[in-house]
Amino acid sequence: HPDSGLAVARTVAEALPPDGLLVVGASQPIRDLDVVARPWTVGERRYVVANRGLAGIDGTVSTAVGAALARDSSRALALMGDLTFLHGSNGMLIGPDEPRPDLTVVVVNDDGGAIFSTLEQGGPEHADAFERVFATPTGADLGALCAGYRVAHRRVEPAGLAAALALPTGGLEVVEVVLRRDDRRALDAALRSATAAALADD
Ligand SMILES: Cc1ncc(C[n+]2csc(CCOP(=O)(O)OP(=O)(O)O)c2C)c(N)n1
Ligand SMILES: [Mg+2]
Repeated sequence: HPDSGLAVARTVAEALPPDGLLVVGASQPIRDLDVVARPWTVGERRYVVANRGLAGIDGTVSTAVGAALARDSSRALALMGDLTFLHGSNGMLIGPDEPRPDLTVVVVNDDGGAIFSTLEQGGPEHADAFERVFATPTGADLGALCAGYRVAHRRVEPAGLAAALALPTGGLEVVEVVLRRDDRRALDAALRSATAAALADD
């Protein structure tokens, strides 16, 4: 599924070099990364962090900025959904005399909370209320938002993500990958049945 959050997560994992840092947002990105990240070479060091416990989708941009500043790394990446990014976008506001991280924030923009379509409320019987009550799309213009913060922003297709990540602008930058969301429930179901079939074969 080349145009899915799974593919984006794999591309990000593959772009993380030895001694790299990756901050992963809640919701679908961390689940996708968990499913698709290939094991890295034993002995190489990579540091993958996520907020758990009370932390939800809030503060993830700040977590990534703080981690990138605090930890010596060969490359700092973050991966998060659009609502997570919007919730924490003030974390991009860094005063002129403050240190700025070298950090690439990859935003999976599917305009709303994809995770909810994989849950009970994503079922066809709740379709009439789903978008407004659960998915909460915003239509926000992330490029304009980044421009307001004077943060570099690129918008790429999933197929162009690897090339974009190979050429970081330096400093704080946002790489937005636009995806559809209406296929997420079916994708999740397909993944479950493929997994069940693979396990049954064993
Ligand atoms: C502070 C906070 N508010 C609300 C939630 C509930 N919540 C969990 S996932 C989610 C949607 C996240 O959407 P997005 O970041 O776009 O990720 P996606 O599911 O689309 O991959 C919300 C609102 C939360 N975890 N934390
Ligand atoms: Mg989303």
